[in-house]
Amino acid sequence: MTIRTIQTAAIPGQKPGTSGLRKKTAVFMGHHYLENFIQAIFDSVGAKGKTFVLGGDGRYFNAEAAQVILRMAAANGAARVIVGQGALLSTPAASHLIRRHQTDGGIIMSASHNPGGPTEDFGVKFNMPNGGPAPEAVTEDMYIRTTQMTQYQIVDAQDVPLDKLGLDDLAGMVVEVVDPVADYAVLMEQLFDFAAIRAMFAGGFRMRMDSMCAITGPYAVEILEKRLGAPAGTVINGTPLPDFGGLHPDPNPTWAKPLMDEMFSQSAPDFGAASDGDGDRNMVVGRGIYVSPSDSLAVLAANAHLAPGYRGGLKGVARSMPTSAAVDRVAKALGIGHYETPTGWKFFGNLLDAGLATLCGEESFGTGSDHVREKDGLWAILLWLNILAVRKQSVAEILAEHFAKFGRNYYSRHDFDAIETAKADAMMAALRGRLADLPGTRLEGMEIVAADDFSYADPVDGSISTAQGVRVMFKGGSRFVMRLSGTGTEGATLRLYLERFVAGPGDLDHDPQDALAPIIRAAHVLAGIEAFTGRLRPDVVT
Ligand code: VG1
Ligand code: CO
Repeated sequence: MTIRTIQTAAIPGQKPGTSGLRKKTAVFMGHHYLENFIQAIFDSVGAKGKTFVLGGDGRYFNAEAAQVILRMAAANGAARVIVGQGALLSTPAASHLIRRHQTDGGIIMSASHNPGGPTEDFGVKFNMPNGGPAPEAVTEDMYIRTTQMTQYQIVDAQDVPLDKLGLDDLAGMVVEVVDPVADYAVLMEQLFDFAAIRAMFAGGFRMRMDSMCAITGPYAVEILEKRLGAPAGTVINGTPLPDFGGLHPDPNPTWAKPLMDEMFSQSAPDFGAASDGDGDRNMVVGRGIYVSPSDSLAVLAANAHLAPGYRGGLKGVARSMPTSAAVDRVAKALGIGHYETPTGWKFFGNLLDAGLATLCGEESFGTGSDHVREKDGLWAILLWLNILAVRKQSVAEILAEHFAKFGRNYYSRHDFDAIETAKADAMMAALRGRLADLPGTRLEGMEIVAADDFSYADPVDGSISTAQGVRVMFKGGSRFVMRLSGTGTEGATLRLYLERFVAGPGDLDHDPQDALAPIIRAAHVLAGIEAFTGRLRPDVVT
């Protein structure tokens, strides 16, 4: 087999966003595009003699991309690549394999919650030896290399059979095909009280798991149905499909509407859950009650000690800035530290590595802990099941008690999709330009007490991340936050995050959109959303 050096035509720089490089599939399939970025990864982190993990969420182009990456890893001198069978791995399972085998990192092929298929999205993320997403300094280095790249290395070879477990040789590099589920399932058994959850299912407890035709299907069937004894058929949309069956694998009330409808119907089971394209997100629903991700994080933090893996308590908690402050109050009650980071899981890595935080979460349906270095959809669902099995209460009862004890943060996120980028940028720039004048002014009967553009100093390595989102804070703990998404592939997506705190239990049936109405109006007035973008109403409300 020969190593070939291919000269590439200049490809414009490939800039990773919130979570890896994400583009239209056709762009990734274009001449040298995937190869260029993979070479930038290997040039940046070094490949010679190293071991990597490789897998993806099974979307269109996953299998072909895996073969290209393997041939390039071999050409760049890697010693070994551990691949999930069929080139499949959920993001948290990949993170676990990187850590368990102490590899030099891993490549995950996924555009996460973005739809898949020839006309939809594809993506590539690099994870570090700690199992977590590459930090900004590393992705910036990769980006700079893509702007300068003139050639890449690849071996001439047949496809490696990835459907059979075992070892193979590719131009002197070992390819080890492993079961994508086995190690992950064992990790879950170590963290949670499977006997208690099994007894709960045996006692008639019923749940619905919607894997949205994405990667968690095989994991959920093995763990929920086989190991925990949930009835066959508990998992729906359990076969990963290249186009996710045409679904948008983003587990929220809009895109997982069939699950929401079932959970609010007469025949609702006790518990419902869904996860996203690459298995790192989760949505949790009780019978007749939706659990917002920010509330879910707070409830998990308050109850984690009920699961064997967290019996000793939490070292601290961390949330992304736009996530509601509900978990902060739990941390104060527990007497542990709480941290506020920019959006994106890469910012939690240092806190987890340094033992400052055990649990982390984002308002975007992501929760996780120090068991891996990614958010983990099934992990969150299993922690909820463990809590339900121990407390023997319904989701509604648990939430009601939680709000009574800690107060309630009404919360919502409004997304305005595919705005013309120049218009979105102009709106944000205008808002940023006015921040200094806002404190002390009144709007919708509320007083603005502070306004800034969030910046973060990492407490471990001191790195500074600026311009992470505009925050406008009102007296009494209400606020709104505005930032542009870093994961979209069409124009700009404006995210407007809304939050209002009420002491005491509040009313479980109170629609958050009503509770937040004055803050929604204030945000529209202040930012001039309609004037700048022509949009009055959001495309997705979560
Ligand atoms: C979104 C979410 C963010 C999450 C990121 C990756 O980013 O808001 O919280 O970490 O997606 O999630 P953005 O920049 O579009 O707001 V996933 O499931 O892609 O790994
Ligand atoms: Co995801």
